[in-house]
Amino acid sequence: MSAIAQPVGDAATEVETSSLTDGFHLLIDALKLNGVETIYNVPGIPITDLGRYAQAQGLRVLSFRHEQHAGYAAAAAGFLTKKPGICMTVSAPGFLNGLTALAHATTNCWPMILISGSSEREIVDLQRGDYEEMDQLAIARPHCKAAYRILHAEDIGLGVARAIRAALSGRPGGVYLDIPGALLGQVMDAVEGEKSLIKVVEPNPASYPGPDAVTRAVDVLKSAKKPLIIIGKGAAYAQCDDKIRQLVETLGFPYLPMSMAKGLLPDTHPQCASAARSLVLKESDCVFLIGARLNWLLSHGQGKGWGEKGAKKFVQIDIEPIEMDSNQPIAAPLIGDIESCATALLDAIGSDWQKPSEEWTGAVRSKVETNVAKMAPRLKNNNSPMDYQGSLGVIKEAIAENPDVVLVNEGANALDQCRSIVDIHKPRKRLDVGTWGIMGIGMGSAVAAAVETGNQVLAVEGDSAFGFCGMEVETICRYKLPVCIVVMNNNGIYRGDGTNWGGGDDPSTTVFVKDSRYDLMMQAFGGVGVTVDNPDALRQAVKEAFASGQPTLINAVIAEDAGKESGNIGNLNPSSVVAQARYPQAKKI
Ligand code: ADP
Ligand code: TPW
Ligand code: MG
Repeated sequence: MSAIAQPVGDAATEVETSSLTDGFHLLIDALKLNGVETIYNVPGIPITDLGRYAQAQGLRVLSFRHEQHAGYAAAAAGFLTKKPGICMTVSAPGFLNGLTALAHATTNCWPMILISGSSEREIVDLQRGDYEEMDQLAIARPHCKAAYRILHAEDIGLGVARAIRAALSGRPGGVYLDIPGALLGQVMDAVEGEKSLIKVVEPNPASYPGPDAVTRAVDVLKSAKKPLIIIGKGAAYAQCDDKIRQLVETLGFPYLPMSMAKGLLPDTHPQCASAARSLVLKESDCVFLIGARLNWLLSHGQGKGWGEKGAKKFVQIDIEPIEMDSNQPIAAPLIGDIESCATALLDAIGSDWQKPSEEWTGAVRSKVETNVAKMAPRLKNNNSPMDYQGSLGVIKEAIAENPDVVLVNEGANALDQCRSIVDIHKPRKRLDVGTWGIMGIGMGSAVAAAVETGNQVLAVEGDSAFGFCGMEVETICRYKLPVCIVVMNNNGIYRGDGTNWGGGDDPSTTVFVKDSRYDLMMQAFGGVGVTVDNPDALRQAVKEAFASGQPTLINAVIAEDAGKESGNIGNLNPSSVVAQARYPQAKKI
């Protein structure tokens, strides 16, 4: 700085600051007081210094290349830790980039707080065209569980406390906290400031089902001849793994884990019915939902796959009362947290519980064994280029040998095939696209998994899915995280062999540059990058990545025609007789 620009006498030296605090430090202190240890952020005005000061005050502050991935990391952290994941962004564009992740956290019922800097209220509200002007609070509100703005330094403690309680209590979700830049620079007496902070007492209190509800549920479960349990990611989030296992094993029902509930009980458990999914969904006469919603992922509990209409009774544990009857009538709702509900049920059923008949459980078991045996040889193929079975067979072995590895997974075929082929053996070891089926959660989730658990991470990524978040490989290298990414490279979205139906020179809308070298992206930032085109080579590369713990990207060459349109959910694509008649090619997909 030039001598002329330097003020005569630094203001800070003239004011005695030791008895003062400011908005920056009150915010950091409020977060620390409530157990926050990590912030996922992208710096810029007005929060650059906030990140620096937070780092100086002992918080771990991880900077991303794009807010969406910082947000996905915070969302995943919320799921993994049962504490709100914190994402911090700049105003307007940064805020909007982070908002997708906040909406994603809310949709998935995960606690997250998006803290965004914002511009001057007086100018924004008169729409005078401030730097990055936007009414962020109003825009955030419909996309999250609660949204708050703090205007005065003495209210920071209160604002943070409200945000934490809103994120965690009842059904967890995303909270928006609006921080006008001017707030951070406000100064107040340090003692008064400290007194203004609030440590939230029991942000997530137990909530117990009533005794009548428990008796009703036991009666319905007892009367079932062919019962089924469906365990959802709410149960994984609840972190009462032993209690859930005890409940499932005491009841003796076959169970289906939803995607992110895999591993709550090991997928190899004798009651696991994943490989007999169609049979149990169709034939069961009673379905007991534990932290799972009857949303699109379960066809709303209706349709051919669910057997005869009205033939099933539903029992449901959920913390959110209005979830009940949202798709099917719930004969026995249990409103409460899963641990309290499971405890109450176990107490009520006592020690003389009659498990379901061998006729039912044996039929399910034998279907599972037949299907698993049918699949086994396909998972051992050594085809080059690889198909999904051969490549994911290798991943299945790698996870079985290293059950503490956190598997992150996104894509279409790369997702659906991995979910069904790769067994998970421990709770909360699988992070994926969640309720919305979002492409691009991979790298943010991988960073959060590595940071929050300290474990090795394996991210199985469709090449398209990876493209949504690939720049974050630099973040992974910068923080030297033990993340191994396998890009399932089939040259495109669903398949790599699409053609332009108009016959022009442009490639099809669903294909990418052929034989792309995603491994070089990792090399660019000092990580390990390799290309493999057969399962033996993939096995070796994964082994080396786990042994070294180095950021690694394995570009796995998958046959262009190995995948299906939209993976397992092609039926959700709209179609019309007109379009089918006009494009005969459509039938071949
Ligand atoms: P999945 O996609 O795995 O089927 P969902 O996200 O649809 O799971 O459902 C999770 C459900 O779990 C939500 O309805 C949510 O309200 C509920 N939930 C979350 N945490 C708890 C908890 N601690 N106790 C009870 N229910 C919970
Ligand atoms: C934010 C739509 C669903 S699946 C997918 C897209 C673009 C990519 C599938 O190709 P990928 O996997 O990843 O190469 P594979 O193995 O089948 O080839 N934008 C967002 N989310 C979604 N879900 C989409 C678009 C989509
Ligand atoms: Mg692909």
